[in-house]
Amino acid sequence: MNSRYPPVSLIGAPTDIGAGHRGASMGPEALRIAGIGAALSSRGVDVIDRGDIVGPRNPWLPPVDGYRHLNEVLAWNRAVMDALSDEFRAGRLPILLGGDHCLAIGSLSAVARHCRETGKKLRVLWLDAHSDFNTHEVTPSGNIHGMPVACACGLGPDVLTGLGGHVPAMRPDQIRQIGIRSVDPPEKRLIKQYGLDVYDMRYIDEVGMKRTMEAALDGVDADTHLHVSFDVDFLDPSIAPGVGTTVPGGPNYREAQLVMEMIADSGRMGSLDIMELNPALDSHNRTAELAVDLVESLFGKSTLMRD
Ligand code: Z70
Ligand code: MN
Ligand code: MN
Ligand code: MN
Repeated sequence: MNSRYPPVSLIGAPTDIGAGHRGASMGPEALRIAGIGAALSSRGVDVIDRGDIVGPRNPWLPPVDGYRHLNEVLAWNRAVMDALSDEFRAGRLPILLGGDHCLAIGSLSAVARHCRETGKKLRVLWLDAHSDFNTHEVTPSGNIHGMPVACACGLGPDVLTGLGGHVPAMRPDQIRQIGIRSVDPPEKRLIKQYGLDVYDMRYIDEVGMKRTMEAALDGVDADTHLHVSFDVDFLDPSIAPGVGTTVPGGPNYREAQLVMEMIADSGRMGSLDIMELNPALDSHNRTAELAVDLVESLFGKSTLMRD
């Protein structure tokens, strides 16, 4: 076994309840078919697949008061939070196989609670084309996958912001967003108001991915729990077409590998979300296979002779 990593638990959350396109519900199975379990095992990581969380079906209804499917989103997120909390208490590293990104409300709630219980410092790396910092007042869609970061910072309906029993679950200064290139105008104002640390594509173009990641990981130490929330639409659509919302101009293969390798080098990743993979929009499971390739790098597989 690879003693550099804690034992890992894979948890599927097969739903597209917070998304604007159907199909992210097939994400967990596509990641399994792409061999996520075997890839980790072959790196010497102790891995168990816990199977799938169960939740309500997607009724595909229009928004009510700025939220689509709020009750169903709540049910799924409660289940996600409970499943991740069980893994933290067992000393394991949960990998949430999404599912759309609204489920990060549950994973961030569990991670924040775990850090409060253990006294660890929390750092969240949000790898995404989007900031996901909308509220029901300003959302252009009502889709709750555009709101999880706001919810974690206490902006949102009480049922979601209070999920982990502490409002807000975390402070904006615990979050670093990387790869951002699609933000709605009122969302941008909220991001500035809350002081979110955003390394957008303009920043990455100007300073390069290495220095971006050094900045995003600055201050991460032995007492830090690093949570990585990886929205697959972070990647450039030319290499990752299988997502609901493709946004051009994302990180290329080499930049994405470097992100994962630098996270691995930190040695502090304690939990991971792999979200928004949409097999209905993919070709030959290629985006799932890329995600698995990147996860191997997150667990220390280097393209150079550094193992
Ligand atoms: C837009 C909204 C979004 C994907 C997040 C898009 C949100 N800002 N889309 N993730 N794929 O509707 O809130
Ligand atoms: Mn997202
Ligand atoms: Mn996104
Ligand atoms: Mn931990």
